Amino acid sequence: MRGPSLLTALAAGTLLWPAAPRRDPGPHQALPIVHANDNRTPAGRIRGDTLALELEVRRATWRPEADSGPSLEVAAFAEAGRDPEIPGPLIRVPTGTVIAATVANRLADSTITVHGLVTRGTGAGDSLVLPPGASAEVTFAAGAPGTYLYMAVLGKRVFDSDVDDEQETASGAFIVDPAGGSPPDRILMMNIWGQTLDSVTYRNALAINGRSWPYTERVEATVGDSVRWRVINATVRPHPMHLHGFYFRLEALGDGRRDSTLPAGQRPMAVTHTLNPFETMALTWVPDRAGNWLFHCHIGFHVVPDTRMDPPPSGSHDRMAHDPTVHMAGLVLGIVVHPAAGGVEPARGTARRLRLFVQEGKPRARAPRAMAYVLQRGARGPAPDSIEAVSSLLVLTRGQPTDIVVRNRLQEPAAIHWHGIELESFSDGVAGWSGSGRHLAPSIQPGDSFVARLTLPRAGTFIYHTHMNDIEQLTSGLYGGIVVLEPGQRFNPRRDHIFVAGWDSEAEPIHLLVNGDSLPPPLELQADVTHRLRFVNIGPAGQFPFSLYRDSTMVEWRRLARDGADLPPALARTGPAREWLDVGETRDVEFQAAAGEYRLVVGNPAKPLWARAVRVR
Ligand SMILES: [Cu+2]
Repeated sequence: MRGPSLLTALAAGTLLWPAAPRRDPGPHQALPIVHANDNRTPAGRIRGDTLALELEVRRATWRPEADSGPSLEVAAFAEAGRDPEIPGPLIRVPTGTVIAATVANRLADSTITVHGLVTRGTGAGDSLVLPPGASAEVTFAAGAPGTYLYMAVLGKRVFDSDVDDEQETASGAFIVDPAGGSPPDRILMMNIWGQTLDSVTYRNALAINGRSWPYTERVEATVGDSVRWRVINATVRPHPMHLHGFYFRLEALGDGRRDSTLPAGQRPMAVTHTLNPFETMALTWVPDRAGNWLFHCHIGFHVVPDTRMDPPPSGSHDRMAHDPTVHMAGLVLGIVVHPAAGGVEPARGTARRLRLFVQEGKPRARAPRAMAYVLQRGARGPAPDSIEAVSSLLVLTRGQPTDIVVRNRLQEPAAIHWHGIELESFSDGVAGWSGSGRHLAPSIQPGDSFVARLTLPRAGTFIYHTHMNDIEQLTSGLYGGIVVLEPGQRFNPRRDHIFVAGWDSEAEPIHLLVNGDSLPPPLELQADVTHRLRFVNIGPAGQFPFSLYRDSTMVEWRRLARDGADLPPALARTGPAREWLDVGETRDVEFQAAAGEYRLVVGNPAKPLWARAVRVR
């Protein structure tokens, strides 16, 4: 189900990194303006069991940011007689419906190929090639229930080709509801437009339901609601989509053409799930704590201010601004959870107190800057400029309230996100956003401190990382692992091993560090006991396989947990020792170690991004 090629994984590194701002040339006067489509209102007219639909692809002016903001000239779908929309008009029908559609190519200069107007569940593909000015009629049964998409590509490109210039703006959601209907849900579609303007300038727009942060919708919910989302990636890039503060349960996964509801008992909980190009997912989650939260792509390059259409100049303070509308951009959705009437906050009890220092030391290795989170271990904090090879591992206890006093010793603002941890909104680490109403978490200014209040309802493997000046602080070392143990357990480094993968530079090719090291000495493991291996991927981008070989043969291990949540028993199986991890994911596995020589590998074993000899004796 995951199995993207390593090429796809590496392509995640060559990401949308605009080199220089460029003035907007201004819209063509005569073009219609794109409406951002919130995917709430189905298109067309139903008569009996038939949906009549008239679609056009037209040139239009799209403003993915403010209504008065920068604009692009794009191809977009419209219903005949209406304004063009991004995402395109929502096709949503009950199973059994027949769709009678006309599609017209109103572009003056481009042939289009339309994909996705076809019966679902049969495996059939389709493509409708329309020269400029041409139109066609298609009539088909909607088919199997699920979450799908349709799209028009310029020229005759195939459905899933990779391209330098991205014009994935002409696509829309196609939802087939089961007989009897679906519970209330929302549909979120990602679209990207991008173009290489010259050798150094790449201009792009990344949108969820037609808008880039902070102009994306604020999704509202109330404590105790059941939230259901269908998420659709209509772009040619993978996006690891991450929910702050809560787990979601994956209900269905699709590739854009086919959709599979996961069997009961095999629906994992996750805080991050990657949608590869044109994939879809259906998920549910229950907001049980009020406040402001985020759902965003965890690829740094898709959420930093540099991804704005007119990016800030280098050296700009935007990346460290307190204002969340300034320090984030792109594929970010804000969520506002309102308290339930009569709801009371549970009492928290006496908290354990830890002190964590945000430190910067002398540059090391390739990284332009060297930073680390360093835990105070004795009566005094670390020397102001001392850093360690890797940020401190935090070992915490389930159910034990824990206050982490974060002191910022950088010369710039800091913010820490406790990734995967179910906590109060104010402590979640998004400066100017976490919290509620006017009580919003500050960025931690140089010399200041902030207390993150954790309650730790779950044992497992988690991450803490910067949520400020993301690319630079992350590649400088501001990320670490969190292990939450059951009460009474002690962390046993002879049986319990964490591997935290990050990058030490954004420069290509990717240079991977695991636990701060690119060329680690062999790992010695005791034979004939069970070892727990905890994997974390928290670089700025990239999905990689973590695997264990004996000679050239992949061994077996047992899967235990994903993103800190124990897997359902049906998924906690022994199988080939390989786990794909995207950015913002963790995996726990159990390895029954027989004596021998092994190799732990990240990436392709023939040309690994990182490898470590493992000696079991
Ligand atoms: Cu992304």
